[in-house]
Amino acid sequence: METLIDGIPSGDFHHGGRIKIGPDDKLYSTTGDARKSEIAQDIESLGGKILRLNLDGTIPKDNPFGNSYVYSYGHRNPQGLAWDEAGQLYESEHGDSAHDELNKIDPGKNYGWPEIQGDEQKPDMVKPLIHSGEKTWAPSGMAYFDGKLYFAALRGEALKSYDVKSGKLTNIITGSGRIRDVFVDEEFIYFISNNTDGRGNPDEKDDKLYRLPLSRLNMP
Ligand SMILES: [Ca+2]
Repeated sequence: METLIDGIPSGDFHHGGRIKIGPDDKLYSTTGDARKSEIAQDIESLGGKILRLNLDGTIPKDNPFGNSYVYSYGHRNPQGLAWDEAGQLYESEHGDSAHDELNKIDPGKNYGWPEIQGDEQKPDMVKPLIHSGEKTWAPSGMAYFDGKLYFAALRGEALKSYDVKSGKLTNIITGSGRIRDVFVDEEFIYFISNNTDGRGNPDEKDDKLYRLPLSRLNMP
């Protein structure tokens, strides 16, 4: 076993923790603010960030900040990552007292935490594509297929879709409890419940991995 990167701040909560290999063959990792919100704005800190690494753990030469793993910053507790067919990255993130976010992620950009949330604006900070307002989604894993972002919601107890072009948000699955992660291919959507994580109400057969034909989703 080999350590690719260490020194990521940690704490009781807000760890981020998603890792995915992007279409550019780089390793992306989400890191939370570890409940020290000020580190999200500090590009010297690895907390409150999306990080981008070569697969051998070295820093890619084309990362936005010189000799730094930091790809984007100002994140509170970033969760899901997904890329569209053009290689554009999207991210889901837990906000503070609701205001959960979906963001379109571009290299070197500042996503605002803890300076702005919801519809607030400040110069050189990027607002989310959409946020949950006073409701909580607690978004987790995310996948992209054919113009839509599919994301799992824990507290929201749903699988949701977000149409990138129209901005329409739809609950496509409810009634399965806390949803942790989602995967989509051309025919099927897969998602996994997480009712046994200590915050849900599991039944005897939890947790479950579900698979549904995309054609059955009956989406608008
Ligand atoms: Ca934000």
